[in-house]
Amino acid sequence: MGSALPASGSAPVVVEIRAFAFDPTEVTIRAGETVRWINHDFAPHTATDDEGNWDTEELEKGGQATIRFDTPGTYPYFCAYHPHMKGVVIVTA
Ligand SMILES: [Cu+2]
Repeated sequence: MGSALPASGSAPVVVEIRAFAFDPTEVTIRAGETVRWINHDFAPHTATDDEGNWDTEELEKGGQATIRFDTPGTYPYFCAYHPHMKGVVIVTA
């Protein structure tokens, strides 16, 4: 499950959103680390957990959001506006 609180520790792993895709599509972090999504498209995007447990909410061009993952697991996500946009966050112990 994710948390919207920024981490106090290591720097976030960055996922860039460009041309209606997440880059990289898959990231692996350790529990307690963070992922930051940055939107470079003119279109708004989100990173929304498949299970609905976390959501960046709408990111305008240049917008970013950082989510901390405290629980190990595999977290597939998509863009709420463009459901063909998919990615996954893998959280290891
Ligand atoms: Cu989108």
